[in-house]
Amino acid sequence: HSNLGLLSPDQIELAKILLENGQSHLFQQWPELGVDDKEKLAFFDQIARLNSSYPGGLAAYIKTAKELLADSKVGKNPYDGFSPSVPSGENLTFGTDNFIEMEKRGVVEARNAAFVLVAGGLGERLGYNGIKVALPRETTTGTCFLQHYIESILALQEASNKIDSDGSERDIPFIIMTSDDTHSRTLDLLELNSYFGMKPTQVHLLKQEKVACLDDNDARLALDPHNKYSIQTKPHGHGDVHSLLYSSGLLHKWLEAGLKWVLFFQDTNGLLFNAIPASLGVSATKQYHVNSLAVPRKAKEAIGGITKLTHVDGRSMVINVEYNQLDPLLRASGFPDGDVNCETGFSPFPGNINQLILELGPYKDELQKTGGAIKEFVNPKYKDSTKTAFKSSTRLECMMQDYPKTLPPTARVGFTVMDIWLAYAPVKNNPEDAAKVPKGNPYHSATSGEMAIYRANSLILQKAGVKVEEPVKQVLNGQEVEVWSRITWKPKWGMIFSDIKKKVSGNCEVSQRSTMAIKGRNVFIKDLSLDGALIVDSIDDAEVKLGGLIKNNGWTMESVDYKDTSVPEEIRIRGFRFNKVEQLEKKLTQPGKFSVED
Ligand code: UGB
Repeated sequence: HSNLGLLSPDQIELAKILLENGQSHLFQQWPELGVDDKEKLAFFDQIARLNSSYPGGLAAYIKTAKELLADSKVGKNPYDGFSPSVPSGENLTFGTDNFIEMEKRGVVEARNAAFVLVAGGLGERLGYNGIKVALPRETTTGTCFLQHYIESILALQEASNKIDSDGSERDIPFIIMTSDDTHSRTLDLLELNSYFGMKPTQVHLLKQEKVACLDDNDARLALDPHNKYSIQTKPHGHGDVHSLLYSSGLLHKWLEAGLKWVLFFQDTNGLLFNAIPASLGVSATKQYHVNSLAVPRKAKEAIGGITKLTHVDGRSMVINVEYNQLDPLLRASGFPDGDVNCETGFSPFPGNINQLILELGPYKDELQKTGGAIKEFVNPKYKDSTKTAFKSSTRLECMMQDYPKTLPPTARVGFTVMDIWLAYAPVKNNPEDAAKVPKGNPYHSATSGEMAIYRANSLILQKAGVKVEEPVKQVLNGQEVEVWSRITWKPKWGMIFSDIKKKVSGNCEVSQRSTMAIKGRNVFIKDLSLDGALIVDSIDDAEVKLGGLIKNNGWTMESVDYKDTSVPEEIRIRGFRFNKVEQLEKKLTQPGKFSVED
């Protein structure tokens, strides 16, 4: 009480909230007024932040924590009363007429979209020391994930603006959710690279705050063992993106500006933009309020499964069930073998790749009701079976894909399944763990992530009529991967299949040992036979034809051990590097027509 004189009326209100919610222990060791006053005020600064960054404030956080901890103690199944079944959704196969139609529709819609990247996680499983969006998506060009995402959005923006008949140009907003772990490094990366060509005004960073840790089943907030004026905090999960968008006021602004879609995506999927135009086309055609992008998924693979859940009371929803919960849920619901592959070789539950397309209007209406709060969960590690004490403090968590959980049954919630090779290759696992992945399951490593880019680009060109030689198998960092020709292109060269097809003609072939990097827009491949390395960079006003026989010693791949610390981390986690022996490299900086031949 002697400390009351130190506090402002707002701080006294916060103290009341804490005391009324069972948190008197926080003040137990406080000395009288005049001692540690600065630290006490810092404590209230932290409390004010924790209170304002959570929908409903700390009182709501503590109340929910008590309820979820009580449920966890008695072992309550979050899916009690629900039975799982295989949902039906849209299946798209690359290159089919339907796929091509959906892509075209998606490009039309792109200028009505805002893109939201959740990049607040450090990626403990990968163990990389930098931020994940700064990692090269592939090392042929060294383009990092963030640059690729921005260039993809800009390419879509340009293509979409061109189609729209009213002639107005629209800049697609790009939001990045960061956290204290990633914020300054993300901002530095953008600023050092002039936002990779995007207008800085198009980009908004929203920083998520961590949430308070909990010491026991009464949801008593955990003090830092080394500082009695500081509460321990931990990340709350990617679900924060909804409350941050809501409180930012951006949704309202976007609606006023005539936008219709919000697309959410994660930090390291280098194939993602291969899937965006078509899935946006599906959202528009099917008028989905929620469209989750999915891929066929191996049973028990560490990605969530899209599942239809039907409650005994008749309610049903199509929702992601996390990988650690799907198997027990199935076993408890009359599927004694749990999550197993069916005759297709995949689990019947498609894998959630956590790319969501939400229709803006219904999304904003829903957030108006919930404040952006997402159904949370708690995962305490108990000391023993009495479940009375924790091994270490815990906290509430939430996931962005749980957004549909509060929606009414009338909401149109669907999903779109696409080929894995086209749409999904995240970089999540460190080399050691990736090498232990059961055979046949994806590694999700830096090695497999990069190889997937070459594979997808090779397959796309094959389908466009180029004879790309078949891959060879190679073991890199203990993982057996298919090594295809190292083909890359800038998004502006071809975002959708019909555009790529227009750039390729005649009899073209590319050998397996080849490297081809196309960095210009108006580059046409005609009657090209490539056996070596070819790098072409050109300004938009230069029309370039690649053709004839181009043969040189090319770039070879050298194995690198991930333990070899003399090699930069972003390279050694892939298990290889390029030895640039010889290449044909052309940079065209003047307008005009050019032909690149050996
Ligand atoms: N992230 C944040 O922005 N803030 C946070 O507090 C935490 C994460 P992970 P996870 O792709 O296959 C998800 O760690 O959470 C960002 C889905 O839940 O890579 O284990 C982070 O920066 C799962 O259903 O993945 O699993 C990153 O961009 C499945 O779809 C993103 O959130 C799986 O991804 C995901 O974080 C998948």
